Amino acid sequence: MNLYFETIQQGMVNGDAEIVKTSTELALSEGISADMIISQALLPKMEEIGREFRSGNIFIPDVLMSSRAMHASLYVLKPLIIESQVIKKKGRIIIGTVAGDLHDIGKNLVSMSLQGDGYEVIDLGIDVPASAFLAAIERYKPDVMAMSALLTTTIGEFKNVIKVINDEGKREQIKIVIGGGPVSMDYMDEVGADGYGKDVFEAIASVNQLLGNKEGYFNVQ
Ligand code: B12
Repeated sequence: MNLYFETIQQGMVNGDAEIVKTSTELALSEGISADMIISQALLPKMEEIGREFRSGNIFIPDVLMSSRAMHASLYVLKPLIIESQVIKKKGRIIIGTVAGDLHDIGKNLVSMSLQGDGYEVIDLGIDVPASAFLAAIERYKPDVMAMSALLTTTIGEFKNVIKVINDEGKREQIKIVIGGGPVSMDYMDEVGADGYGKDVFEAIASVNQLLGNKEGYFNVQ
């Protein structure tokens, strides 16, 4: 593997944002593209870190440190990603954590990964009421609305948001994707969403599939 990629990935594991940022800058100065850095260094390592977290080998503070280090690289890459034509081609997504819910680590990972896969993502933040999702649909005219919820007490909010959007006659304009700890494929059907993802990879695959985008780093088709 490319030496810079190894250093970036080791920096992510160690939570060393400075090393990750510097190595990203060096890789770019050597002519390595932002797409390559994201697809071959950042996202595969984040996937591995997610697996380690799920199997209990590492813990939340470790994930947060790695995520912060990854952000240092994305900070350098973002202007290049935004300039890229790919974004215009793949589509626009609004994302937020539903009302009453303050969990945003997973939502942020999904948001970054979708950006890395070539989508323009507008992040509405946490504790987002149905009215704010609706306003964002009117303002940004997205292709996809993505909602996150981590609590059994807040996943009911998906249904509420979808009802408001339906009542306002906007449902046909967008695809709706949901995710978060207690969410499942069955729950997606129950609330009337179009897509679901249990992690960043399924999130990307789901959006790609719904929009008919066959390309993308993580298209599992
Ligand atoms: C960190 C954390 C917190 C932090 C949140 C910090 C932050 N900035 O997010 C703090 C301390 C604030 C917190 C608070 C609370 N928490 Co909390 N928290 C967690 C914890 C430990 C980790 C969650 C996390 O970030 N996981 C890592 C990320 C990467 O995973 P993820 O969120 O699941 O996201 C992935 C997928 O779900 C998916 N995904 C996520 N969103 C989306 C969206 C889309 C569109 C798609 C397709 C996919 C997708 O992709 C992501 C990446 O792979 C979990 C336990 C756990 N193991 O999950 C409890 C947990 C979620 N919390 C819990 C509880 C009860 C609470 C509190 C009520 C505690 C309290 N009594 O105050 C409060 C509620 C605050 C509120 N109103 O939201 C419970 C929920 C139980 C339940 N089923 O309802 C859990 C499960 C802990 C437990 N076992 O009891 N919490």
